[in-house]
Amino acid sequence: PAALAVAAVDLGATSGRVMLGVIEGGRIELVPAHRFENHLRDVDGHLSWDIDALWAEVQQGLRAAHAGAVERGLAGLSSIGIDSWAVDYGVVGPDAPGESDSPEPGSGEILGEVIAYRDHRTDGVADSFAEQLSRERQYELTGIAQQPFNTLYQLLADDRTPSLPVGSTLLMVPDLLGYLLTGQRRTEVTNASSTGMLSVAEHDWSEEILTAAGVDRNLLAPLIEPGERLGTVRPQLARELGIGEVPVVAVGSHDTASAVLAVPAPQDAFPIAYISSGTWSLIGLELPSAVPSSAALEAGFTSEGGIDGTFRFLKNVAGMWLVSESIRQWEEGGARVDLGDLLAAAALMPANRFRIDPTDPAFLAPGRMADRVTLAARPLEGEDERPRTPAQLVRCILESLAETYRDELHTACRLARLPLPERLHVVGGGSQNALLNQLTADALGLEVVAGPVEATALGNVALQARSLGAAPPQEGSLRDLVRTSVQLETFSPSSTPAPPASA
Ligand code: LRH
Repeated sequence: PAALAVAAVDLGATSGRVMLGVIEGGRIELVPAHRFENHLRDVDGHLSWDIDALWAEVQQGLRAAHAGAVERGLAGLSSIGIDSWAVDYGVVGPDAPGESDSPEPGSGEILGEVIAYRDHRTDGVADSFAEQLSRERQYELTGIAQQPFNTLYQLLADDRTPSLPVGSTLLMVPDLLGYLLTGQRRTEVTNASSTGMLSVAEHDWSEEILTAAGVDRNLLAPLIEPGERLGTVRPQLARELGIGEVPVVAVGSHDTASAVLAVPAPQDAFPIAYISSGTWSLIGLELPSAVPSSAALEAGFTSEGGIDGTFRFLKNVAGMWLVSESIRQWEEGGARVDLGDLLAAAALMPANRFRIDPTDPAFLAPGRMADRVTLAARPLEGEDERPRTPAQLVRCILESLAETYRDELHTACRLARLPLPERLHVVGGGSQNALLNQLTADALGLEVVAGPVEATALGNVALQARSLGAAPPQEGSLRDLVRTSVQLETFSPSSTPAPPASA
């Protein structure tokens, strides 16, 4: 079969990219078309995303991806898929009347800011909502961990909702961009799962939660499954971008869903253990069903809906955010920091001096992270010691992450009543951190398989390939497609691990 070109739009909390994915001969080749930065900014006292800037970058990226396809002798893009971080949303107003007086799809305005999940507006909201609907009942319905930033709690804290015009729709960030491209208002289910408003049993918005929260169902969009076609690029926009009326396919639009689809595990591996390592470290297992037990609720585990009816039973651990936010502080103080140099220096630091708890919600908000981590660091020996240099601080962060991975993976297996798997896959940008991979292998006494770095974009492309009929229908075979397309690195444990903290 002839080669196909698709575009994967993948937005992360600190950077975004549009990748050209070329599917040919049972392999995917990923070609970066456009990369850009993403920042939180303060608007009227709320941390917000610059959605207009992101939209401009996405359009530029799609032009570049199309050009890249044409340069390779291909006709252009066969489809587009979009993913981003979960839980955040924007609201689009009603479509304005077009030429024939009927509403013109895609003409609705984005009303107000897209406020970011690290904003303080949700402080205390989950606790007060638990008085309306108990934590246990919410968990039973959704399987979703009650993190302060869940869309449900953001909506409850959103004072703009009562004044929205009739016909407004809440759309998650990838769906919002999908709307701008196609004019279609739909919410993709893997991301809908992250809202804390999706019923696992009904695979639809939970009436019980919406009623308890006073959320108007008309504000929510109908769901769309990953792999389904959302629509095609609006004719006028297609002309502006010079890319044709390309289909937009719903992928696992929650970035972690796409990343876990691209975990390069063999077909028969079960359970698959992974860390999707980026701004967050999402550590857990892929399972055929949710684990909504009270022990799982207690342990802070979530069962997020994945692709093909799978669940990601995982824990959110602050990941490279701790490092990137610390670097931001040092750079604001005038230092110039190279991540590679910093990690090399951290590798030379004495081991096991300090620890922090990377699951502490105190690290959620941005700002002065190096100071906050320094203050939180407990010396393993000596009373008043604190990390004194960036290298020491980073060593403390990485060792703490590795130990937390050990504890949380053991907990996941205990809660799911499964044995510890033979290996742990680390995918995403953080999988390039060789020091962290080795510390993780050592802490767990397990083989760590690192890569692919661009797991999210690969998962995004792989699902588009299947939707176009260019890949077989089973999930496992998409993993085969990914595995034949990437280089992996294995880290073997170099010492006997200490037992997990919970043992
Ligand atoms: C990672 C991620 C994660 C969510 C968080 C809000 O980018 O999507 O899965 O918990 O962002």
